[in-house]
Amino acid sequence: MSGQILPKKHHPIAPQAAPGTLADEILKALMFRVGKNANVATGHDWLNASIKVVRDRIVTSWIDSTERTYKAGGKRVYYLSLEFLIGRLMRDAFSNMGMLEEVREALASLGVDLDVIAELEPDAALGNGGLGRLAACFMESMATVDVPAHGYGIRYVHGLFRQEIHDGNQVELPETWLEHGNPWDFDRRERAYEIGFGGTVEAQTNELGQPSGNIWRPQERVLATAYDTPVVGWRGKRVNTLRLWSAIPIDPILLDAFNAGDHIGALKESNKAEALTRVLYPADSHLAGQELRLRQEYFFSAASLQDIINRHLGEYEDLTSLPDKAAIHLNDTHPAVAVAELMRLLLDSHGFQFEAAWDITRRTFGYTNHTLLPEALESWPIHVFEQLLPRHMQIVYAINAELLREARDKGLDDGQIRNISLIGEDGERRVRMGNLAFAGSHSINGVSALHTDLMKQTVFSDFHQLYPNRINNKTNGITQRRWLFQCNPALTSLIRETIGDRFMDDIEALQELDRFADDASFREKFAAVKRANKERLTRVVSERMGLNLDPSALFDIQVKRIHEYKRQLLNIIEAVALYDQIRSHPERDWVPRVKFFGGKAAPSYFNAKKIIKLANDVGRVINNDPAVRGLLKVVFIPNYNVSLAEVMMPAADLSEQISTAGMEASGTGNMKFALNGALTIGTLDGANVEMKEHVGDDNIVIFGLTAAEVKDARTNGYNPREAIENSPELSQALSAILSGVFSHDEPERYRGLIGGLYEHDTFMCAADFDSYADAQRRVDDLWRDSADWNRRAVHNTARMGWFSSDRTIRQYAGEIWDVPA
Ligand code: 26V
Repeated sequence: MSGQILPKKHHPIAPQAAPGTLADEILKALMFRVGKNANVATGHDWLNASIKVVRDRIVTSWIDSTERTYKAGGKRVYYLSLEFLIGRLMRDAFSNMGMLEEVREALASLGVDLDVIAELEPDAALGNGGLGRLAACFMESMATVDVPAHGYGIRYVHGLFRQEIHDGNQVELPETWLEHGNPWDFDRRERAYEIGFGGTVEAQTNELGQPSGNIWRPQERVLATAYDTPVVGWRGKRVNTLRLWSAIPIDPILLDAFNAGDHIGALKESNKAEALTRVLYPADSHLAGQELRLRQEYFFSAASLQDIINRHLGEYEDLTSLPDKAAIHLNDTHPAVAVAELMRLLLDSHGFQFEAAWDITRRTFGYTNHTLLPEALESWPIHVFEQLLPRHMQIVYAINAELLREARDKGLDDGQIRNISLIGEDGERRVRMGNLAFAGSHSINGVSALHTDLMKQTVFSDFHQLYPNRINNKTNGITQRRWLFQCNPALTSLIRETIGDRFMDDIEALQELDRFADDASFREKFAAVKRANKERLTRVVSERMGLNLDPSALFDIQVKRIHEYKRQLLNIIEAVALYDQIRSHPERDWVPRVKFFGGKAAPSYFNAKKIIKLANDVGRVINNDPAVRGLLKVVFIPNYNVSLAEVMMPAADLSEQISTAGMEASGTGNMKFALNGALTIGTLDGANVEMKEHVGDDNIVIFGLTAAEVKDARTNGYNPREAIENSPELSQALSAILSGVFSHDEPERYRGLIGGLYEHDTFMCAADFDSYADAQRRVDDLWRDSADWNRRAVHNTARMGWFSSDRTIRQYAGEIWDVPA
């Protein structure tokens, strides 16, 4: 990062500040809260002190927000999510408090550069990808649009692994975001709840000997303790709470063992409890039935419900009014066990009858589905579920009996009954968490119009017939505070100079920029901002990878988790085909391009790791081939995370959103790129469909099969070999990879990955290849007319306001949660 260095350790005179100024406050915080003076303070100390000063003001607004909700007796939203991919918080919080520039100046007067210390803040990666980042954007938008909300999740000691690339291969290293402590959170030791696992269920009888409920006697117990992070909305009007649970033992030391001299054995409980919240599962599809994951799901769901009920009973007589005062939202099925847990609490601890409990439960929960991939639909083997949660197993059976009875009454046939059952009977019997979440919620939503339609037609078609009004759509959004104002300050300033500040409070006003697309002098300024952002990315690549790039080339970026359905492979194969063309036709007028890739593969996902290796292999060969004359570069940037996204989104000319149609539920990276003025090359998948409607057909490049065509091709026996043979370019590219052009050291390396395409091509790479390559040449043509390209880029920025998460949250508030916003 550019800018001034921190004060030298042996600064001759400690910096001074006039009493009462912000600089003085920072010095005091350094002294009394960090315990250092300016002479010896490290970058982290300055960061810590600055955060503490702003945090004090946040707390004032936080307490005020909490009291306001309490006095109004308003309904609260509880967003349950195993992932909150929040990234760095400093800029976000300072800027929403309207203090960013003030703090920058105060620090500068003390000889400290805010941009330098900002880089020291860890990137909190408590999530895998889209689902976790969406939860973070939602938290910020809920505070902004004044929805009283609590996010509930887990305070993982280790977030998503850090990725290094060694010899082209992904290497996973532990992530240690808490290394220097966390200056943002408040340790709430007093907020501790007992969470049980295993054990037995005792049937109770009353004095007449009649059955009177069941009592669960867990075999193991741990404590859940809360850590609270304040979440500041825009202009600091509301501050909500992100409450993350940490597991600690009830008896930290086993005294018998300790007294017997077994000091290590005495810590057994402690180690076991702490293992529960130690690490985030790094897979975003498929789970080999790990019990620890189910423990995490139950642990945080149960702690959150106790907390919610505790708060409710502090204000109201009983739980009958829970649905009027609390909207509990399930972010995917990960917290779905909360449905059974709330039922258990209502039945076993609060004396409700089944029917009343079920009514309260369903009116309280809402559920968002984030994927249709069959392997990502969670289910647990009955024996695992029953052993860990015996009482919940009984409750699941009871709910199922009720559900299936209702379905039969409404005339569903046996096949349909099998589909909606909470218990899957094909092979090993399993508890289906999606069905549990659906049955237990009054609203089930998809995350884009297409995804919601497909949900109705596929996974939940029988549920949809049974409950036709429950499925609804809420197209995803992103927070413009982080994904425009903070990550692209130059563009934000340009927009303010051009249309004024109204868009900063009402993002739809960004549309006013649309007419400037035809203004040549505005377009030039817009292009200059893009250029500067590309230079910034170029510096990062040069610092991190020692690779020099030309910022005047077309920057083509695909960053996201590595997944076969997202088709990074299609992009790499196209790069190989282009490479071949450039070599065969050196006389043609090739558009200089840099293809960037970034993203993490789940550690156990073999093909995804191979794709990373291939991107690196292809990059090494192409980037070093003098015949290419620098016209094409392929770059895999290691360790893609939120902070890197903040540098990449503003620097893109072209955004790659090329999933097999019907498979990407929404995408949100697509929105971040377009808001920052990139054109999209994409399939008609997820939210791309709606982006096309908003930015206009001329300002997006669409290619490939539609979801319906993909389905038809699959049912009518698609033959990939034929598709490959019919495309000389594709055949050539695949042969090159297969023959070891990019893997001299191991010519057979891609036999499985590429050879497999001829046989199955599950993700339709061959079917879409020609259409994709044509679309890329259309992109080249558009790029050659830079005025025209910039016009389209401006239209993208101007028309993306609708994709704000403020809009999304207002829709959730009005149509699902029934809270004002
Ligand atoms: C699923 C699983 C399955 C078990 C193993 C652990 C695990 C972890 C995460 C997930 C969730 C995968 C679903 C997901 O991330 N969906 C993404 O959600 C985004 C926000 O709605 C959306 O934009 C993306 O299109 C969608 O892929």
